[in-house]
Amino acid sequence: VAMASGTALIYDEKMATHKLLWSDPICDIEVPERLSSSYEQLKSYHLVERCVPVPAREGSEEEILLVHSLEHLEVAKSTQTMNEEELKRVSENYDAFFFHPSTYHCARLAVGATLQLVDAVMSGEVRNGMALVRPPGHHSQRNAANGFCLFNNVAIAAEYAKLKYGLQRILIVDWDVHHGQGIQYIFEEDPSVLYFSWHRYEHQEFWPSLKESDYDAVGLGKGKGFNINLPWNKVGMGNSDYLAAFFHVLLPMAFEFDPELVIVSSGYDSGIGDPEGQMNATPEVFAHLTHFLMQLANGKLCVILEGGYHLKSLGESVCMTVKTLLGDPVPQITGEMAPCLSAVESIQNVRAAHKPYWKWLAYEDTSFLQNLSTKSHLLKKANSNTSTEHETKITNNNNTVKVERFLELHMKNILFPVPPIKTATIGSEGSEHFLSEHVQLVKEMDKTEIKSLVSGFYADLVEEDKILLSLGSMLAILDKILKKEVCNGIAASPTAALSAAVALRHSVRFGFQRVLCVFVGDMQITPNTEDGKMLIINICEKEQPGKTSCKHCISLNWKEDAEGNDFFSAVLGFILPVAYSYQPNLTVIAVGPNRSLGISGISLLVALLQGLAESRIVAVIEDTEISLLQSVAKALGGASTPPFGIYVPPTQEKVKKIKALRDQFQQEWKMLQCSVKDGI
Ligand code: Q9C
Ligand code: ZN
Repeated sequence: VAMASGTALIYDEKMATHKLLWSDPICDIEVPERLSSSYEQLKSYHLVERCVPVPAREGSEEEILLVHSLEHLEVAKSTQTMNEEELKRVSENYDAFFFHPSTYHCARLAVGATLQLVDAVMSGEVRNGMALVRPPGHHSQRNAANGFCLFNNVAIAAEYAKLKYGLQRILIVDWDVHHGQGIQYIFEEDPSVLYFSWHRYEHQEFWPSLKESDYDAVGLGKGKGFNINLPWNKVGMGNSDYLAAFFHVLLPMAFEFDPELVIVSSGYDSGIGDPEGQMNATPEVFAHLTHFLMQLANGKLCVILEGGYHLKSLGESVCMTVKTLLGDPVPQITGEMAPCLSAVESIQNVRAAHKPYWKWLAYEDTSFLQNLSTKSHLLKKANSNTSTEHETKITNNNNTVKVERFLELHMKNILFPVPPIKTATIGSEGSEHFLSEHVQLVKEMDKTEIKSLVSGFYADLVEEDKILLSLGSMLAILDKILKKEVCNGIAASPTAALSAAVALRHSVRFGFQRVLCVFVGDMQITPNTEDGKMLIINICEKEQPGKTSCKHCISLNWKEDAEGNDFFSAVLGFILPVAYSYQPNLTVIAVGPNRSLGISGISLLVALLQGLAESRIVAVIEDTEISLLQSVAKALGGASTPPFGIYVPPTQEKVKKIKALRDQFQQEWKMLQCSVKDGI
């Protein structure tokens, strides 16, 4: 079966006719321009023309009734013919909602647009997509409009997908800055829908100020464990806090859950400049979040607009999302990579609350949390003097114009030309299986060139022809990546360790300040990493005698289980946090002899490490491993990670190992922090 390709974009300007007709300082941020200016922004980056246009349609009454009461539908329907005074009166029955004569029609289009996207993705017409809709949906409830939302677009989509496609596991990720309490209520008792939401909470002071938005609301009855709330108790959360939440909370749960479809309640009020959210995350963080979610459900990802009230920030973030859905390289994340104390505390709390329900958390040490009812308001007092938070970040910049200027400059540094060719390879045995329009064949580097290159740092090598020639394909490919002619590349090599060492040295000489190397298997040569310009993580089966890990040369002893799928915990709990803390300019992935990981584990690594170094990766694989070469080439080309089969949790011993490594390195690599007890 051919892999689904293409990204759907759904937009209908009719949804911009819903607007506030009277003055209301609470609702006046939800403006039609949110939709039109996001679409204009997409056009200006030439993203619209790269997407598959899918028309919106009206959701049917039957579809709306999947989630809402008949009464709610009838009230909404009745507003179509009302005058302004009547509209205002009905609107006052709800917390933060306004009706316009076109609201009902727009809300039905918003539902229908969402379902059209689900159909396009589920039928395989496209791989993924985004729907730009208004009014948004995640606050609306069975019998009530709420928080600018009339019908719960995403909740209806999940019910629809269950019914029409017989899905048994759907993941909803709500990265809007508000709690989608509507979605929580609808699926609270439903184990087939895993709902994750982070939200500004401030110990219940922030709207909607519900007790049930806290981390201890884990679901009810059969749905226990399938509702994940991550409350932010401070404003100013930024890129590193969001990434830490993904590494240490959402992603491990999502991989264990193994969804068949992922739907994003995609509010961008969690982005910088938003007057509601007061957070600091910059647009490129949404590229990373999107990239992670693309690794689930075989890539079936539907992104549905919710909030987002700073027009420029919203537009840039929407563009980052769509660019990533299209498979473009992921831009480098900016800012200091360290989650703040308050974020780590929230992460720790939600992990502890979910420990009974998730295998990967089973052996986590949460004994220090004597009593989970030690609730937020108590912690708040304890932490009221912690004032070192966010001081390096742009804090409380609620000056819209200032943020606009910042974003303009910022995005100039972020958006980079996309190489038309993604992957470079040498035309060798097996490569015919992954040749496509995204692949460029490269000629091996010749002996004289190689000689002059390596003589600068490995002079003794120059004497040995055979060794020298074994570097030819790697160097030719690396050269293309360094010159930015391609984004990544794959080289077969009879001497993976040597090739990796030369790749590292050469890139540093080329001028790269930080090169990450993840080496799987026995690494016979270890370059000197003292200057900090290289970071090596060696995944190998046995402890190397006499070899101790240090900040820039870490040995991770890991042998994948027989089923070959307990590697997530190491990737998410250790490798990615270290890699994101380091912020490399290039990643080298090498597989040498005696690899202790299976093909799926290595492919996962390749897929996830593409979030780093603007997706620049050179993969070096021992030349005997044709099927591995093919899988890695696929992952580099952007194919989603192959399914992993039945989830096998890591053994207690392995959990302890990861924990010990986290303890050892979290002062140096701060994205490892996920508990306040350990050494902060
Ligand atoms: N004092 C979305 O982002 N604020 N909705 C109400 C009442 C309402 C946000 C404040 C914010 C609704 C989709
Ligand atoms: Zn919101």
